[in-house]
Amino acid sequence: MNSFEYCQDEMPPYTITYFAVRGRCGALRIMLSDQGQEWKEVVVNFDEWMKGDLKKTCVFGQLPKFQDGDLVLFQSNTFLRHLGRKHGAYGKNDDEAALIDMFNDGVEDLRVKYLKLIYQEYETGKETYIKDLPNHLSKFEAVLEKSKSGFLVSDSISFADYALFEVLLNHQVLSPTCLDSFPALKGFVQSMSNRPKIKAFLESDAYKSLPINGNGKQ
Ligand code: 6SG
Repeated sequence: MNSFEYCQDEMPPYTITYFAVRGRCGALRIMLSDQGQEWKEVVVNFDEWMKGDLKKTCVFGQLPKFQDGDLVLFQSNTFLRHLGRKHGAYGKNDDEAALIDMFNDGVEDLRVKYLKLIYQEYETGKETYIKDLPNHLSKFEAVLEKSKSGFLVSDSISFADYALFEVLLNHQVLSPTCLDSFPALKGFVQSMSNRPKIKAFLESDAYKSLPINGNGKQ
């Protein structure tokens, strides 16, 4: 067998099945930690994936897979929404939920651009990408500048905050100075990093031992 599992003492309701990367589960793991949840990791290595048996069972032929008891889900943003609903991180009403969706979709757009750079054009595209980055970051800066709570929507944390936080952490690795002209984003990253459960997770080996991406680029 090429896959292995980390087991916790008791069976947690949540299981993440994914490659040994932060990748599309970075925000999910941060959210689970902050919400005080435990989860099981099933790590799939590339050789096993290439055999195709697991792939065949995945609705879209891809990982990550997320299980909540008997519920089996695919699509990383679906996981965030599901946890948002279950753990009160999806706004107080439909209007707030719509705004949270909007910001999460905005984060997804940036994540897709980032992943294209990482997996398709890192050597040739990095400089241009970093030059263009303020055009994307400034949009989130404008939102957080106006926020009294420090969160994207209304007065409490939502799954979109975890998503934005994680994509910003990755960008600070890509370009350590990228937030220097965005004080609201810098403050947001700071205060999210200082939430006790997030802080503990970010300091854990479970987090630190995983590369951000699957091809060694970051
Ligand atoms: C890759 O794209 O990890 N799933 C990926 N790749 C394998 O056969 N919209 C959904 C979502 O949000 C996107 C899913 C996503 O959930 S994520 C997948 O399943 C396939 O399509 C990025 C990631 N890359 C690392 C990785 C492991 C195996 C293939 C890609 C090891 C590293 C690079 C090559 C081998 Fe690799």
